[in-house]
Amino acid sequence: MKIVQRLSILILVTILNVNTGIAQNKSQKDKLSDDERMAWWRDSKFGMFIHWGAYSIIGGERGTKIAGGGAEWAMDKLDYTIEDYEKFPKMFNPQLFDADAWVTMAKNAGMKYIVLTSKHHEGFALWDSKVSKYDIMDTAPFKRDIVKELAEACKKQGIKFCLYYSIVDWHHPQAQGNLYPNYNISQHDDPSVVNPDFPKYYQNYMKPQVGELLKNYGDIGVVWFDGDWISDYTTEMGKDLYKYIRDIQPNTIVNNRVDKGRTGMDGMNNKPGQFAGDFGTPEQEIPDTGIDTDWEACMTMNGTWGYKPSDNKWKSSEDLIQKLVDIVSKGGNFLLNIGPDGFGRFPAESIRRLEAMGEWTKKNGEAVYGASASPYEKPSWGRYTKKDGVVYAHVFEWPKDGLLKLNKEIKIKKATVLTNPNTVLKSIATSAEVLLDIPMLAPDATVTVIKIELAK
Ligand code: FHN
Repeated sequence: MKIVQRLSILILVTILNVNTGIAQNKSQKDKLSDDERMAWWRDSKFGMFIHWGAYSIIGGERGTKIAGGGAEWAMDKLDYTIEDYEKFPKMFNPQLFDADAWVTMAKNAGMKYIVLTSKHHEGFALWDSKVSKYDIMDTAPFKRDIVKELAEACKKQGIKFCLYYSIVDWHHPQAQGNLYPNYNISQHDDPSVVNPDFPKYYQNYMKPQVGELLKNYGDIGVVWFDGDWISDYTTEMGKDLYKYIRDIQPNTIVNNRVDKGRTGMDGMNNKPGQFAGDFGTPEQEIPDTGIDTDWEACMTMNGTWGYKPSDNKWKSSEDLIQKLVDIVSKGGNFLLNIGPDGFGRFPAESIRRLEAMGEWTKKNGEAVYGASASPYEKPSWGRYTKKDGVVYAHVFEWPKDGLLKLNKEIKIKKATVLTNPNTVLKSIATSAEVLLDIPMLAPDATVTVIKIELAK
């Protein structure tokens, strides 16, 4: 090879190295402290979980059989072979999908971030993956990059874009794809069922897919892993994956299901520091008391994550609003799920609840966003949240005698109904308690918030 050619290659390689170095330095230069990195998430308090995939066509039903639990488990619960199941991604064509409309509904509900299932256990990817053709661009007739469209809509409307990724993969032969009919035998029934190929799936498929999501879709607020429970997935993989993500986007937040620190469904890190992950993930439940690590309770509006028309066990809007307050009063975030149908529509019952929550958060958001956990014992009538010298009393059960009994540690400078700041409420303090003279009728039947500016 001529010297000139060698020199040109040398110069090219040097330029590439310098650029990579600058890129690395740039991203590392932008690296925030953990508290700075978590700040937006801690202040947000309320996010939207979206479980959407080919299972959204199935709706949890196969002939007369209805899948128990979440309809996103249709492939496993309704005994589909891989070949049978593949017909659903091949017909996935949600022409009513409108990313801007979805983001607007989340925003109007008072939600500050969205977590989309980029790939659930079924293995079907909702983005243009170069690692696999089992994706929205190569297998489905839809041929639009859903992750891209939702990321752009979130950016446009100022909502943090976050992605769920399933470690479990019932389609991939080196993951659980060869376990038909029970794709999760290693999960529940027989941990001795070891899949020797799983490390290959992790290294050559799962990690590169996560890399695509981190490199090609702008800022990813949170990577929300799931499927951590399978015995083939190890803490070494979890720690490796956490570092890999932070090396690409240093300020991305990662949940505790990236590693093996989750204990059962309580979702909390049983040994903080021993396992990777930035927050605990209690699921379908709210811890009884506040917990001293970051945590987010994820919950469905009815009984399923994925769309399931037969499931009419809807939580009331009032219950969901009170759950939001309960969670925030204990220092957590609320990740509330929507399961769009196979056309790309939010269920009407979900939209009704989002609108009701939006009406409440619009009026009372000051007592939620950026608020911290209550330092007081939980009162019988509701919850407290706290912010900068102010305590917010969230009254679920409005007293019938017109007197609200506050915790005696509360020293009042001024108290008003949050939505009626011009009417100062009178208070009576005794050695045992503090009583607030409140209107006979609750201004808000679901949760009335009383703003209490504390005396120094
Ligand atoms: O198996 C999944 C389930 O389908 C759903 O995605 C929930 C949401 O957190 N996570 C797993 C069950 O713990």
